[in-house]
Parts: sequence; structure tokens; C-alpha cells
Amino acid sequence: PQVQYLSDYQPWPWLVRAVALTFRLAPRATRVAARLDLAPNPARPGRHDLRLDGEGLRLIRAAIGGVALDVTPDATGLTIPAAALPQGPFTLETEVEIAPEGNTALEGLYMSNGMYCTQCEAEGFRKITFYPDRPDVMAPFRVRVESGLPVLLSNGNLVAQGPGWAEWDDPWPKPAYLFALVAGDLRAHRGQFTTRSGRKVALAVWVRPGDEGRCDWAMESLIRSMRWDEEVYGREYDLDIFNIVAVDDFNMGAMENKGLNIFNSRYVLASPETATDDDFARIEAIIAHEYFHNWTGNRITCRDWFQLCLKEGLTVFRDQQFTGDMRSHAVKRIEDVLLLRARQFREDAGPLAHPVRPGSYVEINNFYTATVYEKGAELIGMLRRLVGAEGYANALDLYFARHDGQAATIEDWLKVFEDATGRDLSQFHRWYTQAGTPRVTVAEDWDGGTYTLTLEQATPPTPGQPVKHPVPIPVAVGLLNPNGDEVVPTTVLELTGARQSFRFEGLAARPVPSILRGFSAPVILDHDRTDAERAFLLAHDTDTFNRWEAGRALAKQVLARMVTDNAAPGPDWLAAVERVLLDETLDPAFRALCLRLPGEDDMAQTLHTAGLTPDPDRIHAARKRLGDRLAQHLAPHLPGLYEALALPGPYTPDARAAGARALRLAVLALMTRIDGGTRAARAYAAADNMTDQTGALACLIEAGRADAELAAFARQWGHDRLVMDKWFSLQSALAAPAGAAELVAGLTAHPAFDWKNPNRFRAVIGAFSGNHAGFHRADGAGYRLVADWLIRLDPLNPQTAARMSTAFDTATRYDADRRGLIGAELARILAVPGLSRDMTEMAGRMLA
Ligand code: BAL
Ligand code: ZN
Repeated sequence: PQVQYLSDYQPWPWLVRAVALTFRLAPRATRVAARLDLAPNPARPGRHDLRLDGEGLRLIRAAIGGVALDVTPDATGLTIPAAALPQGPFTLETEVEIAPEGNTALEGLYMSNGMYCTQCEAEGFRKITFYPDRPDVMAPFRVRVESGLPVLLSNGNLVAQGPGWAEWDDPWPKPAYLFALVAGDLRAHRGQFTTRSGRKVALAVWVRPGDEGRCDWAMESLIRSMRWDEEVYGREYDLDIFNIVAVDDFNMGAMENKGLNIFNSRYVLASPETATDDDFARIEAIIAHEYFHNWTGNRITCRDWFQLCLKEGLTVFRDQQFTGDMRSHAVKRIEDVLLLRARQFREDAGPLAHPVRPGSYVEINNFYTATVYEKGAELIGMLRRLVGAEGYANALDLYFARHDGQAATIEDWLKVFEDATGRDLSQFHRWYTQAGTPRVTVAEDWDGGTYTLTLEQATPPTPGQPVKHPVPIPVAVGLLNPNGDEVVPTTVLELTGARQSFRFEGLAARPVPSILRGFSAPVILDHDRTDAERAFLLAHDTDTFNRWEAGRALAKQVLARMVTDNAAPGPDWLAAVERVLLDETLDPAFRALCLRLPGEDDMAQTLHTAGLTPDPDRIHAARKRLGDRLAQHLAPHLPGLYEALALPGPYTPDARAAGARALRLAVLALMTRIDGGTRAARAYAAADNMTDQTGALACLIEAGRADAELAAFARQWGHDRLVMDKWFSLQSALAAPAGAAELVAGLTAHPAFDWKNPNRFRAVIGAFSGNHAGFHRADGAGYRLVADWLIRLDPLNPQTAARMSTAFDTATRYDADRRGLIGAELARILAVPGLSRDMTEMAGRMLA
């Protein structure tokens, strides 16, 4: 397959002054007429052939200046030779026919439950019409939709409509990937927002009939996002209409199309009975994320797809700030770091490691990764820490002023920070181009008056990057005295070299350092510490993140010894967790996070990083013993806590109530380890909201006595696709490892396993690949099952299949037998005739 390189970038030879599209919708034969007003691009002088992208389009006609052209498309587009082109500006017209009903890849124009919808990022627009489908070509779009369906939507403002047609005009120049069209029998949940300069914006969440009652939370989240972006970033909305549409068949979470965001329905629809607290929180965050893209992504977009992190890293960072403001910064930070380590550190440690800004790709869809998104956001957080909140605000103001209406690069982004703050960021640029997670090793020295911290950094080799250079690492440090009082408040040490020492004078006693507070950089900290030191920090650190981190590191230390030596958990961890659990001054959400045991995949990664070969069965067994031992230790407190944490009154999705429920369910899970599920069965029967219902069900599945409840759940919710996804995924994720592959094979034979629906496929196959010991079963049955399903899905939906192939990216961690089995499955996938470009690239990288 053809490799695309960043270094090959050239501007497109024409500017697109205006686009007019007419859609005559029909499931098997939609006609798309396009009129492009083109003018030579002064940035690319000379005579050029006109090359337009286009895939799977039946060309009906093409004309320039009204004169028909005799041209034939090839497999990837249409070329009009330079000789056939006028000098100067001209108008190109094309008409094509496409078949949305047969579009199972869910890219371009497709159908979901009888409605038409689009997904154009990254390169779906070329499946709709011939066009320069690249983000640096920005143009105003006017769109006419003709269809017998009652609701016809596109980007921008509605300018005219009549029976069977509607016309939309988007005055803001945009790249084609932000184009959207929706047509269907939809219901609106309406709202309104007045911007701070007085623009009245009509808001609507469009859903299928019957779902209207589940839109309140999405609408409230949208309004909160719009207000927050004005207050915190000074960014106002810029059209009269903002529409959100919920779609059941969707490859991603959601899409920020200008004025017409399209969402996976699971990130829109919520009611207390059908959505969990986590669902409510995710909906709020994703609505915000897509809305924030209006400025960071849409008004200022990416010059090319190598710059994807320019919009994604920044927008993730913004949605993280928003969630912190709406809920709890400490809890949000912990959750973000859990996710970063689980997905991005894992990616960085394996064959799929790539820089935040990659230098090459085969299929850009394969680069919507944790590295581009989550590590990309960490880089913004580090920049903010380095230049301070005020410097950051000034830089962002300059970014919006300087690049509004442009397609920008990472170099533009860093230049803005340099100009606004006077800082030299040339070394920081390495964070964008160098893959891999730096390891920072800590050494301490105390000479009776001066305390010295010596930090060393090293980044391991990654594919294609054998040699690494030091990056600037902001290490936030505080010092505590032996009584637990803070004697040096948070100070940011800048580690720029391979090894540096930092001295602290005038201390009366050897301090206990709290290092990498707030997780100030996306690095792995190597610091030998005793259980007692970690327990001390869990009890006393003033930095909430590091308090949690100390408990987490302690739990991993204890668990690692249980895996490798069959050791019993020592008293430090048990006592420290007990203190946190009983400390009512602490946020219940934080206490729930401190009770959560390290996951099995996380332990496997941790052991591998320490130079050991993880054994999935031993990790699973040790983790079970650790949980059982904790439950026994805490047993006297559990029933009282469980009762005390019960919330009066009806369900509310706010963070406080969610935190109390999370802690109560963590207590219930511990009680289940003692009573085998008696209490959980009662909790299941009494549950009046989905958080409690699935929480109790999870306890029962883990206890191996959920048959009656699973059957009852399916009877109660069989009609509801989103809730049934939970039924599938809980079983897949929590099945006992020995029989998990067989159980999951049984789920795939269930009549409700609609494997062409990405949510359902992820609920069963994706959740199973997260069942660490089940997926990594020694006989390879787990690997075989997942590979079989990826092979089956690939020809229909390569994007989703390729993303899920990352299940296989950890082979190098494991023993030779498992490595061999994974390698054989990847080879089997690669050998499939006609394998997609997406999957060919992924399997090839993992086998390399
Ligand atoms: N741009 C793709 C979906 C998202 O990141 O918002
Ligand atoms: Zn995004």
C-alpha cells in the first residue's frame, strides 16, 4: 500500500471559492450534483492537472464552464489534464450516483435505521463527490437536499425550504471533512442559547421517535459547554443554529461537523433508568468536546492529517478542563491518567508506537489513537504548566487571532506560544516528533541540611526511532517533613537534559518527596520506595493526585509480589486503604478510586516494564486474592458504610451523587467477595437506576451467580439497544477466564448480536479483548475468536475492524508461546485475500 509522508506536503494548486451541492436522496441511487468555483492558488504557481479525489462514484457528467468533459475516473479519483483547463478562475460541475444503502463501512453517505447520515472525517467526502478531499482546502458550502423524508439537515443556517427540499448555507469556509448531511424521520428536543454578544442560537438534539425523553442531559451539557467556552476561552458560537443528531450505527464516538454534530447515540441518549453515571459523565464530556471543536478544529483546522493532534490534543485538553470545572479536577485527573496509562502508555510500549505528530501513514483512520488524542492533550497541559496560566491564555488568544480561518500546523501552534511568551520551544517540539514514553529515574541525597533530587531521563527505542533525545519534562515536586507537613510547596523542576540535580536548602530533617504532582508530565517514574513511604504519602500528601498515586503504586507493588512470589499482602497497604475508606472528609469519588484495584492489563504492563514476563493466569489469581484479602480486612466496616452511603430521594446524575454511588458499589463489590452475592442480589432487585442495576449485576457475574438476573435483565431491556450493549459487554468483560472464549462465542450466536452495528460488535468482541486472562488464555482460543471476527468484519467495516485489531498489540510482553499464537493470528489476518488497507497496515505493523 501507498505510504503518505509529511515531508511531501504541497498546497493544492487551486483555491475553492465556493461549493454548491444538490443531493437527490434515494437508498440505492442518490444523485449528487456538485459545482465548484475554482481559482489558481498563488501558493502553487504553474500549470497543473486537476486531480480530484473520488471513490466508488459513478460519474454521470462533468463540465467546465458549461462545456461537457470527456473524462473517466480511476479507482481513487478523477484527473482533468492541464490542457483542458482554462487559465484563471473557472467553474467545474460534476454529477455522480452513489448507493448509501449498501455503504456498510459507515464512511461517506450511509443509512442507519432508515435515516441518511454522513461521516466524512478523515477521507469520507471522496465517497460522496469528486473533490480535493484534504483539510487545507477550505470553502463555503451551499447544500440543497431533496428527499421525501421529513427532516433534512446540513451545515450552517437553513436558508430556504419547501415540501421535499431544504437549502442550507454555511458561510464559514471549511474543509470537506466537516461536511454533514442528515435526512430522516426525526424528532427534535429543542433549546436556545444567547451568546454573550446577543446572538440567539436555536439548539436541537435530533433523535428517532421514542427517544425524545432521553435528550435533556445532552441539551444541558451543550448549553454548559457553550457558556464555558465563552467564559474560559472567550469563544462564541458563530451560526444561528446548532444541531446534534443521534445515530445508532457510528464508527466513532461523535463528529464535530460545522453546526451539525453527528453523534453515536450512546453519547447522546440518557435517562436514569437506562444510562449509568459513567454514561452521563461521558455524554457531558463528548458533547463539550465536539462543541469546542467549533473553534479548535473548525475555525482553525489542520493543514494536513499529520497535524491531527493540533485539533484533537487541544480539544481533549479543553474538554478535560471543562469536566474538571464541572465536577472535580482531582478525580478527573486521576481518571485521565488511568486512561492514558491503559491506552497510550500501552501503545507507546508496543509495535504501534508513533509520535503525537506522525511522519507517515498508510491509512489515516489508523491514527485516531490514544497517542494523538490523549498524549496530544498531555503536551498542551505541559505547555500550560511551563508558561503558566496567563501565558497560556495569551498564547491561545494569539492563536485564535492569528490563525482564524486557516489550516495550521504544529509549528504554527508552537510559534504562537513562543511569540506570546518569549520562550524558546525548539526542544519542546521533540515531544511531537519522538514516540515512546520517557522514563524518569529518581535518586535522592540528604547531607543533613541539603536535600538533592537527581532526575535522569531516557526514552526507549520505538519502531523506526532507535535513538532518542532528551525532552523538556516539567516535574512538579513538593516536600513533606516526617510529620506529614508540607515544607516545600509545589515547585516545577524543568528536566531538560539527560541527567540533572536539584537542590533544596535549609531543611531541618530529611524530607519525603512527592514527585510528579498532578502527573505533570506523561512519563514513567522509576523511584524505589518502601511500602511504608508510599503509605505515608497516601495518608499525608497535599496533592490529591499524588495521594491516589501513592496508593496505586503501593497496591501494584503488593500485587507484583503476590504474582511473582505468592507473597501475602503486607499490612501497610491494608491499613492505608482502610484509613482512606473511613475518612469522611475525603470526596467519596476519590475514596472509590483508591479502593479500585489495579487492572490485570495494567499489571501485565507494569511487570513487563520492570523486565518480567507477565503470566495472565497468575495475575488474575493474585488480583482475586488481593481483593478477597482487602474485603476480609475491611469486613467490619462494610455493612455500615453500605447503609450510610445510600442516597435519599430520586436519582440525580451530578458528580456528588455519582461519587457516593461509586463508593457504595465498590463497598458492595467487597461485600460480595465475602457473602458470595447475597447482598448484591438484593441490591439488584432494589435498583431504580442503571448505575445501581449494572453495578449489582457486575458483582453477581463476578461471583458466578448471575443467571437469573441476566435473564431478567434481558427480559426487561431486550427492546433497548443501548442497554442491551451493557448486557453483552458485562458478560464478555467479566466472564471467568477458563470458559470466557466459549461464553463469548455463545454471545455471538445470540439473536441480538447484530455484529454489523459497531456498538454491539465492540460490546462483545471489544469487551472480550479487555478480559485479560480470558483473551490471553494459553491455548489461544481467545486470540482465535477475536481474529475470526476481525476477518469477518473487515470487508464490511474496515475502520472499526482495524481499530479493534489493537487487541493484539501487546504480544511482546508475553511468553514465547503466546507471542507465537498472536503472531500466527496476525499472519492469518494478513493472508486474507482482499484485506482492507486499514487492516493490512495494522496487522503489518504489529507483525513487523
Ligand atoms: N474528529 C473526530 C471525532 C472527534 O475527535 O471529535
Ligand atoms: Zn475531537
